[in-house]
Amino acid sequence: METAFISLGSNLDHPIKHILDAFSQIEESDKIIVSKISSLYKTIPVGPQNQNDYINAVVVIQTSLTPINLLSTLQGIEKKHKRKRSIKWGPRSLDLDILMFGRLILKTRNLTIPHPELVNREFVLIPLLEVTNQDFTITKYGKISRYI
Ligand code: PH2
Ligand code: MG
Ligand code: MG
Repeated sequence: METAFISLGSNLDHPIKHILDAFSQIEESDKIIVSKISSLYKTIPVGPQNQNDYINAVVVIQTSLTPINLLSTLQGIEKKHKRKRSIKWGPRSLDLDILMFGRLILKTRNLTIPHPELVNREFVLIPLLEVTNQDFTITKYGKISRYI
């Protein structure tokens, strides 16, 4: 079993419903156990501004899937939400991204781990801080801390 971190985002139709349904659908895989779920965060869009605010969250899972199989499981869930691949950083019904997978560093055509935008995105870092410990290390990048 490996610990992995998944980010969820939605800004179409009923974003909260997309995110809550996705939590259950991730848990439905018999090779995934969801061990922690962050709060839901309402966030302003990064990228094109003429789109709705997003709901974002992060979940921590334990999985016996390989990273590639985890990716296809998540893409299968996105499909159930009628996710269309359209404009870069544009509106979406459900986006599920693998942020980290154990200590793995991977770069292939379809999958880069840790997620290449992870450290640039507050809508990911803030929920990630909520589900991790103080001074959590993001593989390849370093520690993140709360400023209190
Ligand atoms: N996802 C994007 C582009 N911009 N902005 C916010 N606030 N949240 C997102 O999840 C998001 C975004 C494409 O993945
Ligand atoms: Mg994304
Ligand atoms: Mg994505």
